[in-house]
Amino acid sequence: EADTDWWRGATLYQIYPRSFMDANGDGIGDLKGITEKLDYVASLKVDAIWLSPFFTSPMKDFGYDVADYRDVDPMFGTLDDFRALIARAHALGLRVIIDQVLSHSSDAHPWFQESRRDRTNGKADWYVWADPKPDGTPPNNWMAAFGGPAWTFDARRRQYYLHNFLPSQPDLDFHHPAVQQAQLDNLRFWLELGVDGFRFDVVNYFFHDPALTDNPPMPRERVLPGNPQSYQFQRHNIEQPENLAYLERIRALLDEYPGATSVGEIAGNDQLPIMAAYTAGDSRLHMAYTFDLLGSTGNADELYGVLVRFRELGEDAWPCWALSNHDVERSATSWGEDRALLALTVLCSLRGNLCLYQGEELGLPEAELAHEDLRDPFGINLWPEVKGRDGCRTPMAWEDGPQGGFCPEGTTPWLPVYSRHRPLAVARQEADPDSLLNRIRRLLKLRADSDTLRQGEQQLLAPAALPADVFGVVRQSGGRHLLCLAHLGRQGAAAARVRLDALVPGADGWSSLALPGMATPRLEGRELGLDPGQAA
Ligand code: TEU
Ligand code: CA
Repeated sequence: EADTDWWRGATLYQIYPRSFMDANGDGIGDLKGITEKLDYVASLKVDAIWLSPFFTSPMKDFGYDVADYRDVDPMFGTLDDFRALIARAHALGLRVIIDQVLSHSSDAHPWFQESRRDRTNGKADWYVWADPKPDGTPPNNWMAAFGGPAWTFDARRRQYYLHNFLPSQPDLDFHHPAVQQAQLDNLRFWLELGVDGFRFDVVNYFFHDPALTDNPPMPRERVLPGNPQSYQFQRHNIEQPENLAYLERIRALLDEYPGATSVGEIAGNDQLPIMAAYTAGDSRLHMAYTFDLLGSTGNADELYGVLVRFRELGEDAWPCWALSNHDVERSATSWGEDRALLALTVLCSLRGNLCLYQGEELGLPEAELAHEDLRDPFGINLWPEVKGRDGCRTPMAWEDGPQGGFCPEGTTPWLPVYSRHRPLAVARQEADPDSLLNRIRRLLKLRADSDTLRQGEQQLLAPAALPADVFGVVRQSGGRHLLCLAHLGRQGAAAARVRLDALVPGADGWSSLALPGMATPRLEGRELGLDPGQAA
């Protein structure tokens, strides 16, 4: 019988297939490479892998532009390779979650090829087409996430089509019932193949306002330099109320496959408030992937601010927290390279799901790339204002050899192996029982073995109750309280003394758990001493 609640509080490990392991020596990671390395992934004590897209694609956005929703791109292998991957993962006790990019397809998808042919073909309404304004300009002011207008003129139809991302990523029109059904059928295809769930790309982008109302401008103080999505409120191009009913259809399908789960990437510029609705009442998504800690610098007030806003959403909101992914600067860099373990320790203390990005367990810093090495159109388009996403997408470092063991010597990987990653390679760290990798393994095991950490209630501690720079939560289940504290002050900050009784009123006994790789905290009676960088 399937354990349908396995996902709650579980740890996911995100794999970016292009950059994980190259088994056939063409410089690009592939499915066979992933399968070869699954023993390593299972050794991290994570519950599931999330695979970024590996479907047929012209790779304009490295697979987030799908040309065939039901096949593997030859670059990554075959459907049989994928079947072998699932079989191996399941044998190791790992679940497999795959990315689904339903909101837009590639312009090379046969649906779009047909749709753009004329205004009367069978798929004419499958994408969002609109006439130019009388002066020939786009139908409204909506902007694309990667810069420029969200509309591109098609000379044949003499109309504009909508794309929230690249012009080669046209948005499907989910107001059209046939589109809704076609995407549900695609999901069923993968469920039948044995996947354990989906990560839905931009799950709040499926519907747009059919009246094409202009987006309101963003107040200047809220504009993030280099983030075109922040120049205006994403109000009418995304996030329409119809989306909730569609999520319910997705959920009904998932529920036909016991244990199947879902995590929705909720993007845009005011995502937090909608998370409760997206994960409410076991009727829509299971988890809401949470942007709010991505790029976090690990400052106590900042963390508290995010969590307090999340708490206001109430019990229905079920987060999936991440510090890193394939779109943002790696957490070892944003938190500071000496704080990679501290960052994951704080992550492991939180209620919700956790998502690690490949290499985060090694403490890999963001790679610095020369302009000519960039491959991400976002980074290339907006350079130098934007750093782009290549710095977190460079190949995994497996060994200390020339290509980091990612691909054979003499092969040129699609992005360079970063020189500063090689000393942190898996093989190096395996050899040292006290390496960051081995300490993080113990940390993840602690989380995996603790019902209180995985599923317990959470009480967020107010800054007023704590010394400066200290962040903390109390987790509880079955009458047991687990107080999780971290001193997030930088080197040179004063040591903190935390008075425990005030934090858990009525507690009648304290014992401090040694955390993997951290100095055992000083517990003196009912006071705990914490140094900067220390967690307890
Ligand atoms: O990202 C959605 C998203 O929020 C991006 O617009 C993000 O702001 C951008 O990557 C800049 O950081 C998802 C995928 O994770 C991303 O890789 C895709 O490019 C995008 O959707 C389009 O499918
Ligand atoms: Ca390859």
